[in-house]
Amino acid sequence: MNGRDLVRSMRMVGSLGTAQGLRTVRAAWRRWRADAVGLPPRGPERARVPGVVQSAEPGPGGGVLRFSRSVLRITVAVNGAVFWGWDGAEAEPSYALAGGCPEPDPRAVLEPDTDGGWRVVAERVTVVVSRHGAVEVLTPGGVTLRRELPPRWWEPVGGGRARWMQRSEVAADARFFGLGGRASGPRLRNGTYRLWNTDPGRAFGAQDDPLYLTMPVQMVVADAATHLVFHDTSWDGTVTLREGEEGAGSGHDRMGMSELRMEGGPLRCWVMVGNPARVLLAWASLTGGAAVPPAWALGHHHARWGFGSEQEVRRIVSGHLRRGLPLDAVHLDIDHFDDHRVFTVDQERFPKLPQLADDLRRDGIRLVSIVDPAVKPEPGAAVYDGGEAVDAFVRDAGGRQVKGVVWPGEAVFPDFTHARVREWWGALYEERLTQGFAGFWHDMNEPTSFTAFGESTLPRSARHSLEGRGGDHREAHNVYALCMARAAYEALRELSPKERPFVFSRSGWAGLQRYGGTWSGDVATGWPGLRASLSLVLGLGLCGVPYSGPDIGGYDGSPSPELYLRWFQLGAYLPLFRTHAGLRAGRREPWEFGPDVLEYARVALLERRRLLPYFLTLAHLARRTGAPYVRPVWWWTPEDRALRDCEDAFLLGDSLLVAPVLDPGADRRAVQLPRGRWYDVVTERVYEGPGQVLVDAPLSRIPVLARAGAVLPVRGEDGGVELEVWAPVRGRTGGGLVVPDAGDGWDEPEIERYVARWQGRQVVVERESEGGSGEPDYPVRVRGLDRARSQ
Ligand code: MIG
Repeated sequence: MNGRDLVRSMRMVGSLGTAQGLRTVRAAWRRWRADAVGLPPRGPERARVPGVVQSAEPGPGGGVLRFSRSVLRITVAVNGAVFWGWDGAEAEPSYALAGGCPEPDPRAVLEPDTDGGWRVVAERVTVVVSRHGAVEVLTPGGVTLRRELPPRWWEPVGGGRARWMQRSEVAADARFFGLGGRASGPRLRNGTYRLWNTDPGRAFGAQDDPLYLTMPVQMVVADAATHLVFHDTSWDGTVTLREGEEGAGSGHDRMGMSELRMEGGPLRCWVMVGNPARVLLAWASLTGGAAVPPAWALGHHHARWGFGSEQEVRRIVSGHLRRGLPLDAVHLDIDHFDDHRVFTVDQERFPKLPQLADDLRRDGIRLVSIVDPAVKPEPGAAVYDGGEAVDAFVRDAGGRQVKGVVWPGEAVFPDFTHARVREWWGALYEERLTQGFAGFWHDMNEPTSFTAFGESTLPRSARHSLEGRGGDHREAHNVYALCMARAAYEALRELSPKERPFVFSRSGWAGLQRYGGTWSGDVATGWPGLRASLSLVLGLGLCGVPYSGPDIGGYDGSPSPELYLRWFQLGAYLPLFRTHAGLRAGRREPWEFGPDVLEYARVALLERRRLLPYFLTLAHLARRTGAPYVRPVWWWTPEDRALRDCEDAFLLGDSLLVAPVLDPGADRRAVQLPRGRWYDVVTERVYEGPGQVLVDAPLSRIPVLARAGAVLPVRGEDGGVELEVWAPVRGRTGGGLVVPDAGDGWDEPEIERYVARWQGRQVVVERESEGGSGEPDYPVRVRGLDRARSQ
């Protein structure tokens, strides 16, 4: 907020003339006052561009180019990723990088280019820098994927932090994805997207932007190649995208355009080039493999704000068990806290929480606790006093604790950007473990504060440690939740060393996957919300955060039975499979929607349980390869333009294609197929791709297709693993990967590889290993045989 914004909101009142306009101004005023003290006005600014290149110094993996008004550092790393930083920016420190900056690739060399420019040639990418500082990323074959024009800075005349702008061109056929969780995607259409984690303050729809989890990560998919670009800066910013257009016939192509504007921070970025799988592998090697959730967290979770008591939790649980509805976790929301205070329990309504947890665990059900960052500032209360003792809470420029308003009322906020604070906070999870909780659900960590400062977060002038470098909320805001997740994850590893932690967080940033997953937040109940919830999962996966899922049925209101069911059926194929809703929303248990919905929800639940070994395999593969469980249909064929524009279906791993029903009244739907043969997993009917086919989608199920040749692990009738094999096309082979369940600890099971092939009129499956191939240790069930034999 600055004077200009204030004037703008004054004008808004003029034009609106409403009470809402007045509230906007009042809120704007409060926030402006808070920040006016801490953030001196910028005064006159001067624009700057790099100027002309003066000299070059080759170094490991690239080198340094000196321009008349800036310095550019370029390094190609051993994982094939390219780093460059303007004004000499280095890759570290960074909140995104997992293990620091990877080693430079010694084979990449800086050499003179034509016209006084320079280039770095590496195995998988070439980077050309023009004399004026345009940076072009090309495939090894010389096709331009991205051209970043010389950046522009605006800095106060007297010196100080620069704002900057970076405009880039991409191919005319390119499509943009990513930027964290976006409701209107997964394909990001023309418009401006803000990089500022935001609680919209109400259930959101497809048009709401930004949401809780943003990040400056773009995946750009074009005919020539896919690339991922990450501008490693946590400051507030915007990205304006405009898709290109191909000139039909005699017309000229118009390039796609991306313009990034940042309020501060280093101008530095990473680019990875290849196919989607390669690009995300490099991204995971940079920002860390995704935490593998314990197996139970890949099952069915049920939550609600307002269970209100132990009896109600027991009632809901037995309601599931009695009806044969698999349930693996129950989440307790803020209503189980004592007066909404984090790390406390309402002893009247939850008098024997550890007992409840034990009883549930006997039925294989875990308890998950919500954790909010805001702490009620009450001297004498253990959590507050403990925080005070380590000076944990965010202060303003004058040294006073910054106070906001959250669920417990007035509240202060831990500064998770300080190692000491993370350690103190992490230790608090011991209380939760003693209560019997097995997993953690981080909420309100954008961070959100309701009313105190106009915009629903901390004032921008609030001070943060930023690992000792010092800075304010403008820089710390977007990494606040990331650092909170780190605090929880690292502490849980110590507190409960034999179990993999389960943490998922509403907000986050690049690298969140190292600590856990996320969920789609308060998605509005309605068909557009259903679609938005898929967009979020797909987009986040392409940014490296593979574990997420929606509030099934939507967060507010009451879905129709049909909408609830379709959401449930989609959720059953997403990594986080959770029914949840807000305090005033209607019920979300499957039996609340009539006998048909109950029956079909049971089918979805049992199928999810059957697929558990497959989900566990996908979780391990996500960690090791960066490939999300839920992938766009163009994953293996990004050059297929029809697939690139398909947003209503997804691949679940390599074997399955899921085509959820996203519209009311549908009993069949069109599915855009990647190439190859596909079987409907229920009818075993065969469809041939590529191309569009019409598939049955009765209320009882959503279409799920298996790729011919797929080998996937499923849970057999006896509870053991068996291999489900879908007959390859005649004369072809198939295969699949299996990561066996090695418990919820840290054992690293070996990836098993299976090959399926025809032998006469039979399909046989063999395990491939270094010593050769052999019989699988699991029972094998071949499906689609009759169909395949008759083709
Ligand atoms: O301001 O804890 O997104 O899942 O049920 C609302 C109560 C706070 C927002 C979360 C939602 C949760 C709710 N929380």
